[in-house]
Amino acid sequence: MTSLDDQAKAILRGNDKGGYTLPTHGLYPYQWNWDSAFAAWGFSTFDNARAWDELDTLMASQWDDGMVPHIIFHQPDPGYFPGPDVWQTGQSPATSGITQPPVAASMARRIWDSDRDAGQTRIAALYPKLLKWHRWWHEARCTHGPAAITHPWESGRDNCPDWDIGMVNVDGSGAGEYTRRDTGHVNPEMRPTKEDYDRYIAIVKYGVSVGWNPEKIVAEGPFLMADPGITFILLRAHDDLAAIGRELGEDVSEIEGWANALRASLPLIWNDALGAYDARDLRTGAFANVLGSGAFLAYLAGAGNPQLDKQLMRAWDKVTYGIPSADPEAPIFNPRKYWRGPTWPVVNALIAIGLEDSGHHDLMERLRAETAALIRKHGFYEYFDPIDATPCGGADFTWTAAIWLTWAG
Ligand code: 9WN
Repeated sequence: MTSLDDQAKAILRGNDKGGYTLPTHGLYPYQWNWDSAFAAWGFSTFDNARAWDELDTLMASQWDDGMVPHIIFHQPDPGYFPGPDVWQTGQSPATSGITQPPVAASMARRIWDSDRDAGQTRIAALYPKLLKWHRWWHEARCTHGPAAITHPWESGRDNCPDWDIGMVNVDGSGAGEYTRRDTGHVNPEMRPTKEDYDRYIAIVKYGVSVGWNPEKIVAEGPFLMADPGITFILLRAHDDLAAIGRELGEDVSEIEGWANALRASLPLIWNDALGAYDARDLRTGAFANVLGSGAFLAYLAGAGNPQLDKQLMRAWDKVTYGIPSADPEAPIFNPRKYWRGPTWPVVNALIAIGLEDSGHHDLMERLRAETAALIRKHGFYEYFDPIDATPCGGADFTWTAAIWLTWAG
C-alpha cells in the first residue's frame, strides 16, 4: 500500500493546477488564500521551487490597496457559488472582495528556513508584497485595535459560533434567489444553514453596492467583528515578517510598531466573564460569550496564560481527537457541523506551533498524535468529528495533506 507520505504528496500534485493549488476538486475549484499558504508549506517538504511558486501566484493577485483576496478565480467553474459574476470586483484575474487569515508570512518564513539558499531571491521578491498586505491589515482593519473582519468568510472559520451575535443583525432577505453548489458536493447537514448563506450573500451584495470601498465597508457595512483568530495569526505573522526583514537587512521598525499596537489591543478581546479571548461585535461592543478555537491561536502569538490553559484542557478533555472548533459544553456544539464543533487538522497544526513555542511540548505531542490518528484512520479529509473521528466535508484535501507532510505525519 502507498505510504501516507506518498498519498499526501499525490494529493498536492493532484490538486496542483500549475502554479496554484485547489483546496479540493469539486467543492472548492479555485485558489483560496490561506489554503494556498499551507499548500506552499506542504510543497516545501519535497519541491521547494513549487512552494515559492504557490506564494507568488497568491501575491500576484494582491489589490492595489494591499489587500490579498480570499479567492482567486483563475478559470471559470460552475461548481462553486458565489462565483466571480456575484462578487463583481473588476479584478483581473477575477477575485472575491474580501480577505482571509494572513498566514502567508509565517509560512514563507518556514519555507525559507527549510532551504535558505534556494529561497533567498524568492523571499526577497515576496517581502515587499507581504509588507504591503500587513500594512493594509494595520491601516484598514486594525483601526479598532484587534483585527476586524467584515464577513464571516474572512475568518476562515465561517459559521463558528463567534459570529452569531453579529450575523443576527445582517438582513438576509437581500440575498435574492440563488442555487448553492456546496450542498451538492458534500453532506448538507455538515454545511452552514440556508439562513447563514442568505446573510453571507447579502454581505457580498452590500460590498458590490459600494464598489468594494474598504473604508465604507468598515464604517457602515452590515457586519464588523473583532476576530481573535486573525488577531493572533496576524500578530505572529508580523513577528515572522519582521524576522524575515531583519535578515534581509531591511528597517523593520514599521512592522514592529504594528505588532506592538496589536499586542497592546489584546485586553479588548479578553472576556473576563468567559475567562478566555473572545470575538466582539465592533458595532455594539458586545462579546460573543462563546469559547472558539480562535482563542487557542493565542499561543501562536505568545499570548497564552494560565486561565486559557484551563479552558483549553476543559474543552479538549471532553473530546477524543484534536481541539474542537467550538466549546463541547456549549449548547450550540455540533460535532459534525463545519466550524461549530468539528476538529480541523489545519487549525490543530497552527495551535501546535503555538503550544510548542510556549513551552507546552507535551500538549503539542498529544495534539499531533490525535490529529495523525484521524488521518491514519480515514485519510486526508477537510475536518473530523472530534468525538468519534467521522470524516467530514471534502476528501483529498490540500491543507490536510500539507500538514501531514510538515507536522502531523
Ligand atoms: C468560503 C477553502 C475554504 C477555507 C475556509 C473554509 C471554507 C469557503 C466555503 O473553505 O470556506 O471561503 O465555501 O465554505 O471555511 O477556511 O479556506 O478550503
